[in-house]
Amino acid sequence: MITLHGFAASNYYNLVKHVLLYKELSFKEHLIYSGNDDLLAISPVGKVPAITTSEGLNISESSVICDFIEETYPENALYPENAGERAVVRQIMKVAELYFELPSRRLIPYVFSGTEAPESLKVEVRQVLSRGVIALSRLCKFSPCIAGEQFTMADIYVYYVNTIVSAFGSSQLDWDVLAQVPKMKEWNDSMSRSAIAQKVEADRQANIPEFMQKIKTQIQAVNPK
Ligand SMILES: N[C@@H](CCC(=O)N[C@@H](CS)C(=O)NCC(=O)O)C(=O)O
Repeated sequence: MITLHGFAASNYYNLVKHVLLYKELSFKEHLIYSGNDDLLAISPVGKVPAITTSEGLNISESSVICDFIEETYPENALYPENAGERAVVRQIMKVAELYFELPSRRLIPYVFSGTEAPESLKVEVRQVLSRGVIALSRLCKFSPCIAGEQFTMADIYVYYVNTIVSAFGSSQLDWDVLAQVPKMKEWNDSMSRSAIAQKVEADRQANIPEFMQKIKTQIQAVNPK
C-alpha cells in the first residue's frame, strides 16, 4: 500500500491525495510537517508531499509522484494517450507551477507574519503572474476540462495551484488573478464541487489549527519577542 507523507494544509499534498482518491487506490496518510528531521529520510529536500510505494521506494516532488502513480496505476487514466496531447497537459501544469504557484508563494511569509510585502516584491510577483495569465489564457480550453474534453492531471494540478494563487497572490496584490483567465473561475468552481475535492477540503480545514500553531512556533523561534 502507498503511504502519503505530509499534512493536509499543504496544497501540494492535497493534489497528490486527490490523484490517489481519483484512481481509487488504497493508501494511508502519515502526518508529518516540514521541518521534522524524520522527513529528510523520506524526502531529500525535506518538503512534503512524499510517498513510500508498496515496494518501499520513497518519492518526492508532486509532479514526479503524479507521473509515478499514473505509470504504475494506469486505470482511470489522467493523461491522454497521444504524446502531443500529453505534452499539452504537462505544459499547462508546468506553466501553472512556474508562473502561478511559485510567484504567489513568495508572498506567504508576509501573510503568515502579518506584515506587508515590500512594494518591489509585489511588482515582481505581479509581473510573473501576468505572464501566467497570458500563457494559461492561451493554453487552457475549459471545454469542459482544462485541456479539452478529457479530465486530466492538469485539472487536478491547476485546481490546487489556484488555492495558493487565491489565498496569497490575489489577497496580497488585491487583484483577482483567476478572473483574468477567461472561464477559469467557472471551471475552478466546478472542480471544487466534486466529491473528492470536498473531502480533501474538509481534511484541510481540520488540519489548519494544528498547522497554524506550527507556523506560529516557527515564527516565534526566528523572531523571539
Ligand atoms: N516542488 C515541491 C514543492 C513542495 C513544497 O514546497 N511543499 C511545502 C509544503 S506546501 C513544504 O514542504 N515547504 C517546506 C519548506 O519549504 O521547507 C513539490 O512539487 O512537491
